[in-house]
Amino acid sequence: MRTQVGIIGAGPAGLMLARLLHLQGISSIIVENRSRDYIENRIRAGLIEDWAADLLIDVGVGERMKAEGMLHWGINIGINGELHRIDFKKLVDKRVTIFGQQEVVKDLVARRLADGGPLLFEVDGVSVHDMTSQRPKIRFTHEGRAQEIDCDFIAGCDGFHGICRPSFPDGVLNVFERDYPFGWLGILTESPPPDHELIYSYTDRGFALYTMRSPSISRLYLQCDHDEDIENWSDARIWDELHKRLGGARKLQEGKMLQKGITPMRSFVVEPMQHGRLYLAGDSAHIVPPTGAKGMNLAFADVLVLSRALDAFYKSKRNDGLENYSASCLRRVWYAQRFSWWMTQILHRFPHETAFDRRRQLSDLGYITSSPAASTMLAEQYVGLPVI
Ligand code: FAS
Ligand code: PHB
Repeated sequence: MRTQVGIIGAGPAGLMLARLLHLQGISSIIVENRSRDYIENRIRAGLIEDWAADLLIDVGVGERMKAEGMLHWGINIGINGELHRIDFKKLVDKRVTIFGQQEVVKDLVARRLADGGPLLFEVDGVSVHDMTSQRPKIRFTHEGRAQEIDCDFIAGCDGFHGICRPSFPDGVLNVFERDYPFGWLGILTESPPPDHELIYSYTDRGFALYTMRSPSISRLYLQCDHDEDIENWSDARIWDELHKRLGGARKLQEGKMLQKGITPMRSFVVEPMQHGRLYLAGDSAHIVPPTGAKGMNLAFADVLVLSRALDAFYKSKRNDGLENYSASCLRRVWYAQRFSWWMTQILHRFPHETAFDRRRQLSDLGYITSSPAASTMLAEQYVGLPVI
C-alpha cells in the first residue's frame, strides 16, 4: 500500500491526526492492533481542555460532545473537608468539557470511516523500517496476510506501550521520568457525583477525585499503593473510603459499580520526539500523572503541531515545521509535565513525608485557594494553554 502519512495507533492522537490531514487533503492509513469494539469501550480520560473542545468542533467531530458533554466553569479543591472553588469564568473566562475519551474515540472513528480513509483494526506484528530514508515503511500482518505501507512520513501514535518509541536507534533518545509511590484506584458507577463540578480532595487519609461522565454516572478515584491489588478492594471498602475522603464536604450516593481498575502514576518524556521521518505523538512520547487531566489534551496538541508542519511541507515545500516539531511540542509538554507534577505533589500523601511536608502542602493549598494570582495560575493551566 502507498500513502503520504502512515499512522500507527487509533487512539486520540492517531485518529485526530488522520482527521486533520484529511481536511488538508493529505492521505493517511491508520493501523491499530486492537478491535474497534475494544478501543471504543476503553475507559480512560474524561476532561477536555477549552481549546481542545473548540478543535473537536472545528474538525467536525464535536456535535455529540456539545450535546452530551458537561461544560464546567470551575473545580473544587477540598482541604480536609472544606471546599474551595476555583472559578474559571471569573479568572480566565474559559471552560473545560467533561466527555469520556471513549466517546471522543467513537466519534473520531465514525468520522474516519465516513471520510473513507483506511483504518485497519486488529493488525499484528507492526514494525517500522527505513525511517531515515525518504520512503519509510510500516510492515504488519492483517487478516493473516503480510502487508507493507510505503509512506512519506510515519506518525507513532501507539501509546506508552507501542513499538514506535522502542524503534528509535540506541543513543538517540533522552528519557526523563519519575515514578510516584502511589496509584489511582478508579471506579465508574451508576450514581450521581457529590457535586456538579469536580472535587480534588486532600485529606489525611490520602487523595480522592470525584468526577463524572453525566449527572448520573460518576468517575471516582482513590489514591492507593502503587502496587495495590484491586482484589484487596471490595465495593464496600471503596465506598467507605470515598465517603471518608470527602471529609463531610458533600454527601456521596452509592450505586452500581460499572468498572474498576488501578492506574499507575508516572511522569515520562522522551526527547527528541522525532527521528528521520518517524514522529512520536501523544503517550508514545510522554505520560503525565492524570491529576492535571492533561494526557488526552497533550495528544491533541502534538498532532495539531504535526499536521500544520506536514501541511507546510506538502503545500509550500517548507521543512521548518517538521524540523522544529519536537521543540514546538516539548515546550507545551514540559508545561503540562510541571503542572501535573505540581498538582500531584500538592494533593497526595507521600510515604516518607514529614510533618513539615504536610504543613507545606496545606500552606500551598491555602495560598492557591485564596490568592487571585495563584488561582489564576492554576486556572489558566488547568483549562489549557493555547497551542501556538
Ligand atoms: P493511546 O494509548 O490512547 O492510543 C494508542 C493506540 O495505539 C491504542 O489504541 C493502542 O491499542 C494502539 N497500539 C499500541 N501498540 C500498537 C501497535 N504495536 N500497533 C498498532 N497499534 C498499537 N488522561 C487524562 O487526561 N485523564 C485520565 O483520567 C486518564 N486516565 C487514564 C487511565 C488509563 C488506564 C490510561 C492507560 C491512561 C489514562 N489517561 C488519562 C491518559 C490517556 O487518556 C492518554 O493520555 C491518551 O489515551 C493518549 O492518547 P494516545 O497518545 O492516542 O495513546
Ligand atoms: C476524569 O474525568 O476521568 C478525570 C478528570 C480530571 C482528572 C483526571 C481524570 O484530573
